[in-house]
Amino acid sequence: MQTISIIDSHTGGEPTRLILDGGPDLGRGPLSERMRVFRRDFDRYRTATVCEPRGSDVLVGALLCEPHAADCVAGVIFFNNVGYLGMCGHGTIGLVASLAYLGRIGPGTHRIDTPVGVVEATLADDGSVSIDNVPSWRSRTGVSVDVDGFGRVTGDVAWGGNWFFLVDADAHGVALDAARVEALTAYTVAIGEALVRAGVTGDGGALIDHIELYGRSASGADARNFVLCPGKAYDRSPCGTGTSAKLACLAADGVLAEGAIWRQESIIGSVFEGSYRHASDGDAARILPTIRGRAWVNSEARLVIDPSDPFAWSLTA
Ligand code: PYC
Repeated sequence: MQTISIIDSHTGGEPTRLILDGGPDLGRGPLSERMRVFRRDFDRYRTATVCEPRGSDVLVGALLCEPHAADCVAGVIFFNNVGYLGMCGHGTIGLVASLAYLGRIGPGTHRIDTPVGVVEATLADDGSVSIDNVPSWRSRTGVSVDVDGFGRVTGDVAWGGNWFFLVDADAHGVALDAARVEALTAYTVAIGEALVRAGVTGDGGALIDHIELYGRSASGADARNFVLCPGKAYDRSPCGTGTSAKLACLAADGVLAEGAIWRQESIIGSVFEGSYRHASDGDAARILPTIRGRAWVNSEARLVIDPSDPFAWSLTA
């Protein structure tokens, strides 16, 4: 019987299921190339790990890999119920907490290889993890689209390791209330569809697959958000890449100084701290975000792939 060893954690309420052993052999190439091989030849490992009947739409999966970059402690490929993620902030915090739980790393700074570049993670003595994310930037501002059933919606397009469309919920009269997640999901799904219809993309025609609503926080954070992920689950955490995209917008608007702390609250009330430095490559639009949060390991298990089980690899694989 084939088995896959996993360890589960959550970061601010958002789960990460890390494959430790029994995953596919994707070769030794760059992580971006290995992600292509994963998608093309081994997608059933994604569905078996995060989709029903073993998983659920909210799970984010992570495959622990040998790094390609020699100075990295680990490589990782993130995925979810519908596909693959270039980077994942909450997932990287979960990865670091899981490796620490297993005794594979200790407090200090560790470099991690991802399909969109190397990120640096610092595990502090108190268990919190700070991620120096990939360079982030705002690509377009004040983009308006007609959203079916909701009228005209205006937002910014930004990269934070994934592509985001960021919408000021207060300006659009949308309450960011945890009791309204179904309505917020319907609204953000409709915005995503409108972006596709209108041909609004990230740089180079990339699909904008994350929609972020932001607004006032009632509990003293600098802002609250609701982030819709590809696959239609919302992020229970404040979303590391979404917070990076938000920092890029704040920096572009000149309303957050380099090094100042931005406290970003999720729709369920969990908080990440973010800050940024300007990139040293001379490109003033690009920032280097740091995201700090905490994850907790909450289970260790072995997935069993029984060849007689018609749904061993998921309901659809
Ligand atoms: O934390 O970057 C993140 C993330 C992306 C999708 C879910 N979480």
